[in-house]
Amino acid sequence: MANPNVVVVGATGAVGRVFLRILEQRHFPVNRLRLCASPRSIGKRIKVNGDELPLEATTPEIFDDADFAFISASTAVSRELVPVAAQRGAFVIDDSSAYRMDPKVPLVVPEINPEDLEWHRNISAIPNCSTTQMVMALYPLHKANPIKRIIVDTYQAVSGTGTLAMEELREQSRSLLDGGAPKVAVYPHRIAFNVMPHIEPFMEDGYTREEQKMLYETRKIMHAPDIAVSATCVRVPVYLSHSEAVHVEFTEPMEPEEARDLMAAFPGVIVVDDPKKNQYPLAIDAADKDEVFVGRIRKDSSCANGIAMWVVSDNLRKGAATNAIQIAEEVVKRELLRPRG
Ligand code: 25A
Repeated sequence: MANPNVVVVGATGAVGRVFLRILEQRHFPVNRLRLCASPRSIGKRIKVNGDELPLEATTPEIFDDADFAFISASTAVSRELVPVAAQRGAFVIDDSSAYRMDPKVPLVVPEINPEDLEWHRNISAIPNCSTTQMVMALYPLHKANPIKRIIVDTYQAVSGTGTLAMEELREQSRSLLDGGAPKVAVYPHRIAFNVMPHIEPFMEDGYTREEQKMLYETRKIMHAPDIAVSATCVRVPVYLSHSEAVHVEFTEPMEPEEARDLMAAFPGVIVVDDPKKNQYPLAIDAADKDEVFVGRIRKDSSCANGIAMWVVSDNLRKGAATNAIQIAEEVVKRELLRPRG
């Protein structure tokens, strides 16, 4: 097939900008690339592959000659635009939570469930960033020894909330170091020099929506409807990379050495696990990388069949943009693009 036409909605956002960089880095072949954002950005330009491309208005017609539409603007924008783009013939890769649990929409991590793309109806969702890195680490273990229960505590970077949150951490830090009174706008509390056990709204069962996503998305991606997941999602004053303390209970006993070998052999996972030399995954080391890093792999002393570990990944890359481009690559490889018109 000829190189695809690609439309990126949210091209000025935290994920959109990384997406454009990864398109260049992976040499994803594009015929025509068009960039969209909100009205406040129309007319500005972004450099991609040496060309200065204009930011355009997001009209329904812009999807008419698109083969792929990548949308990372907000859940509200996705709710409105995803059906429009898909109906006009683009294969939509959506970064929001709007369609992830829709039974007609595959939710894909290409290393785990690429075959789910076969039943697409012009839309694939990508998982929440905190889910993606966890299932990348756990799927090779689950295949060998089915997982019964996961307890996960996350330490999530502010970039997961977008560009305004990154700016707010910068401004609050500057203001506090200068002895001023920081402004609080994006989060319910100050995030600079603080830790906040609250990501997304609280639900009736006391968990937040982010925590519920880790349960339902894990089950859908791994095709494991009985896995139990209890998550506590925490925002920390870090710019890039989410970290997670993960405790897993298996059906049968699992030795740390076996877990290490299984994860090290899985594509996209790197084991960094030599605590005596102070070697374990760090947010600053995972930033700007595509892999998921796992360390501190040990027996869970509170659970007969349990393993505990520490999982870190760049939330804007494997957690969002890289996963999206991998889906596009898989769609092309499997020849799943529907003929236009
Ligand atoms: O609703 P959700 O799902 O909870 O998502 C909330 C926000 O989180 C980010 C994203 O913000 C989203 O809006 N986000 C979503 N998924 C993410 C993920 N997986 C994620 N962050 C990390 N990981 P964002 O700031 O990163 O990107 C927003 C992009 O969407 C464009 N946009 C907004 N409305 C649009 C639209 N595009 C098309 N149609 C619309 N109706 C937005 O374009 C941006 O590309 P922009 O023109 O607004 O961006 C220009 C720059 O303006 C700044 N900015 C953003 N919001 C405001 C703002 N400035 C002033 N006031 C604002 N309210 C930003 O600096 C942006 O770079």
